[in-house]
Amino acid sequence: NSTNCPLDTLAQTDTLLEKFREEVFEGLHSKPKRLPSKYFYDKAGDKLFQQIMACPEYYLTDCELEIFQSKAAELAQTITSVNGDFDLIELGAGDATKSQYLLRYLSDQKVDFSYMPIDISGNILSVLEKRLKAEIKGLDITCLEGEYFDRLGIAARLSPRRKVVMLLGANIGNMEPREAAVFCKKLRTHLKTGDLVLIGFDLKKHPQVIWDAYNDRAGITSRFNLNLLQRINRELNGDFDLDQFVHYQSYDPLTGACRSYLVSKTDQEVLVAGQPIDFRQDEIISMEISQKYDPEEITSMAKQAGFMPIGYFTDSRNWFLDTIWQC
Ligand code: AVJ
Repeated sequence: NSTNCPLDTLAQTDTLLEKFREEVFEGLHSKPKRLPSKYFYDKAGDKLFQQIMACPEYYLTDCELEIFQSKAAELAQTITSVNGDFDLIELGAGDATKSQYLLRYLSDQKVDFSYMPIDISGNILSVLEKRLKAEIKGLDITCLEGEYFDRLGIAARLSPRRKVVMLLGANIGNMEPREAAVFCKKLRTHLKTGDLVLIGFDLKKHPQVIWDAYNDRAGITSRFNLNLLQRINRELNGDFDLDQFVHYQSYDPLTGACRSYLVSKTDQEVLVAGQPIDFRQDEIISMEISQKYDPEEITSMAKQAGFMPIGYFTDSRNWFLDTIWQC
């Protein structure tokens, strides 16, 4: 069947833009200033993130790719250990770099499932759909553009089958640990007994390795951050001068918080949608958290949210963990 994006209408585009505007102003009027990292992923941001994934310093993708390449059979076995056809829903699917290995394996094994990628970037979803349809014969795919829980509700209305919800790529790391715990609890309320989740976490490791991954020598992470200012300029009629901000990264091995900031080089006034925003020299905008976890912290988060961990899958360096939880 063909493209299935029933809500990808002009009206939705309007609401998404309005929400973007509200969240940008809320962040820029906060103290300290912040911007939501989920908005990194416009067309240019998608491209930059793909370049980040190809950076020698950015180990996360390689690790999770290794897990999906070398352990697809084990992952599939755990997923099909619960009976019945299922919908494989991927939150923040991106270009499905990792999940495609699982999709291909399940497809080769003639397992009956449909794939429902959810992403905030409609751009990446159309790329994804085209590629997967060409590469995996007979794959039943329904793309859902928007935010996780909105689209998850729609996915549930589209089909009554059991759900396997994937959240890969350490996307959960973009939440503060407390938000992540709330997120897991909320996710649990959207699911039924027997449903599964498969979540990828980046693990704590040598602090230098982590810091380097977000300070690539080619400067792509810096451009990735600055691109959000550009997006604000374009979509919200802003006048950020990208040369007047510089990227700064921190990693705290005590808490596992890896954070990126943009720092204002000077005192300056920026206009966004006609509204002036003042920056002092050296004032920061908090851009993104990429939280790192211990396996113990992950297990306790699962249990507190009402899940039972039934599988742990790591790469050969033990840098990354994909874990399967049952409701
Ligand atoms: C896609 C959220 C997992 O936090 O590691 C990469 C995004 N930011 N480099 C991450 C990102 C800077 C990435 N995630």
